[in-house]
Amino acid sequence: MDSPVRSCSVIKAVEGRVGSGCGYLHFVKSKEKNPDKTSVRVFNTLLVTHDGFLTEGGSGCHIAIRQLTVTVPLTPTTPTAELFSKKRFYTFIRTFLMAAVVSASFVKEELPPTLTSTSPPPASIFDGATRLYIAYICPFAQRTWITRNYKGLQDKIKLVAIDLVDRPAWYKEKVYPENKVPALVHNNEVKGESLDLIKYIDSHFEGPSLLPDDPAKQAFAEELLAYSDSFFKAIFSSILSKGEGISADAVAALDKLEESLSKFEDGPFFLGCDFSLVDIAYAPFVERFQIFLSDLKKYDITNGRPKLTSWIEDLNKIEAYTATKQDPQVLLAHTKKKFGLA
Ligand SMILES: N[C@@H](CCC(=O)N[C@@H](CS)C(=O)NCC(=O)O)C(=O)O
Repeated sequence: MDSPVRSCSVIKAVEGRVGSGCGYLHFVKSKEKNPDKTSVRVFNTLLVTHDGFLTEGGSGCHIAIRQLTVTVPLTPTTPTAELFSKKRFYTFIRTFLMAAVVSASFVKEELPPTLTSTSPPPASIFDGATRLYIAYICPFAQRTWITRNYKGLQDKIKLVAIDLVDRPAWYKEKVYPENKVPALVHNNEVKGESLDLIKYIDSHFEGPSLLPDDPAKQAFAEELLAYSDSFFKAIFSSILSKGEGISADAVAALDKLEESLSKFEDGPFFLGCDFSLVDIAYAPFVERFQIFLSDLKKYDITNGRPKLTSWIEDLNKIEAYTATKQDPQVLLAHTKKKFGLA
């Protein structure tokens, strides 16, 4: 016998990979007070399968793409709380979500213009608003941008884009003395360093968690996050070197990714089924290295690396990530110019 569901007020849903296997929809009770909506039951996770069937909990892939807010109006024709069985509740919500997910997938965030040396700073830098300072071209900043998108924080964390070549002086003077991106202003404090920031955004804001509960996966996540700098250096030194082909160190670094992607067999990501901060930490760099090594070194990073190949494919199904990608030719031209590469 289904347990009764009282009622549902405003829910937030994080779109899953509807139509391609599995995905989670996260429901968060709204803070909104409404006398008609008492005893709201919160469904933290519902698994949606390829045919749109919803079940509570489950251990499917957790591939949230965008967060949207859906209001479920309780009209006189809506079954009252007491009459709502779990099954009826699911059917009701499913109908809503399918419509919402479909319409949400057409809504693209309008990105702010890039600020240059002649642009004034935000009216008040420390006005309580949360701002993420990035450069669209920067891979470190891209990590924080993906995290913000994946958690559905587009309304909570405002993007401020900076031109690194023609940087506004006020950025160093008033925002972030390190004069680097990314930087996050939250609760009137400034924080930097992309790996620290993605953890901070994950743990201080709502939205799907990007680190696993499983201790073995947690330990592996820490190991891979710590390794990301060495990975970057190994490949980048090959990019800067002369001639075709890449160094043994660079090959080993790419092989380490391939091997790491084989560790948990339950999904395409570094920690298995769940997209996580580890995928986010590597994605901007793999994206660039694939372009640069192919053009400059005639080296295909996916050749002989099936796991890496399918990881890249799966990554490109996640809108939180694809929305942050820049034109490959722009990235290539920028790097060639910056490092004087032919
Ligand atoms: N370790 C920093 C690195 C950030 C970084 O180097 N960002 C570059 C842009 S991709 C930057 O702001 N560079 C400042 C400069 O070029 O002066 C992090 O992970 O956030």
